[in-house]
Amino acid sequence: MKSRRNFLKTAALGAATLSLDGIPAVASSRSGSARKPIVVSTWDFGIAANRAAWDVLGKGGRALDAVEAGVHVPEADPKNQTVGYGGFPDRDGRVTLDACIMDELGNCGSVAAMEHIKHPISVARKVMEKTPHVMLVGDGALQFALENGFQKENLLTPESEKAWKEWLKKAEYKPVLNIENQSYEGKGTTAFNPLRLPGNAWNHDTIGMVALDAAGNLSGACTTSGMAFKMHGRVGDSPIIGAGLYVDNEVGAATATGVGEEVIRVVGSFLVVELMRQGYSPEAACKEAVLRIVKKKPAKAKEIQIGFLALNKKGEHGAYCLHPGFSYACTTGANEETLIKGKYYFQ
Ligand code: SD4
Repeated sequence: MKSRRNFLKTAALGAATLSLDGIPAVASSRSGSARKPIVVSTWDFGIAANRAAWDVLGKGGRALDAVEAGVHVPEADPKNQTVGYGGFPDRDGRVTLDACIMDELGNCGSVAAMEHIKHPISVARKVMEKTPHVMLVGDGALQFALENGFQKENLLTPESEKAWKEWLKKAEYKPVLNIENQSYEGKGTTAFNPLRLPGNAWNHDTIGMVALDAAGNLSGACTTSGMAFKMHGRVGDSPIIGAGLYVDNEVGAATATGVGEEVIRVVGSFLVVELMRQGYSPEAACKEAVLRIVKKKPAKAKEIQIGFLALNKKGEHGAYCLHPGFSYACTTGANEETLIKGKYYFQ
């Protein structure tokens, strides 16, 4: 939308907007100046999600409400085939969703492998607020959602069904391959990337969002349909507290995207937060977590994408990923939106 109030900048490596260490000036942690409220989220579609979060944060609202409202945007978008409604189904043709949420008090809630509910993040929040538990899965999660007034819906759109049927022709089970490559450079992502799914879509892209509100409190949310055409019952990192998302209000918050199995192996988001506790900047903490993955599985790391995104208590943020192609959206005001490329390990 041309007429929108927002000024959207794409920060590219080498561009004038960058500080010396490659972090966009707007994101620089060097100034030390407090930056709040602020919201950051994974991938390009984070821009639209952040706007919904900003509607809450900009009015002095709570980070928890902001991240829930923010991730509702991709969850409800049928064109987004990796989150919520319209997400790619598993290999049996069932759309199963994973989501978790965490607040400034260490409260958290999660649902995994849940079908038929458009906004799993809100069910996760209800698990957090209304049960003595952290995680509900499968039919139990659905039952809980229905008991709490959520509507049962068909989440499989004709487009995603078509892509699944196309996939079924070969039914190659290769959930590891997802590297985006140079999508920023305008090279035409379709031609460039041999790893796209039929129908020209990516086979992943979770939204992870973390925010710091005006009161100085952090919260985060993470929601996904997981890997396209996964085994029925497969759960990734996204709904797992500590793996796909972690928040510690004393230190910072982190979220992950990419091949969840490898993120789980290193308890990635928790690791990033703990590194920030030790004094690492958000970007350095994300980098260290990526290095840990490379060290554990060097051959596998070459074939997959993983990105971490972190925000600390001061409002400084940063990311790091395995391969080029990961971006995150940062919003610090109604007119301040930036899409930032994550630095990456494999040059
Ligand atoms: C998963 N981490 O289910 C998710 C997928 C993802 O970008 O993030 N894709 O493993």
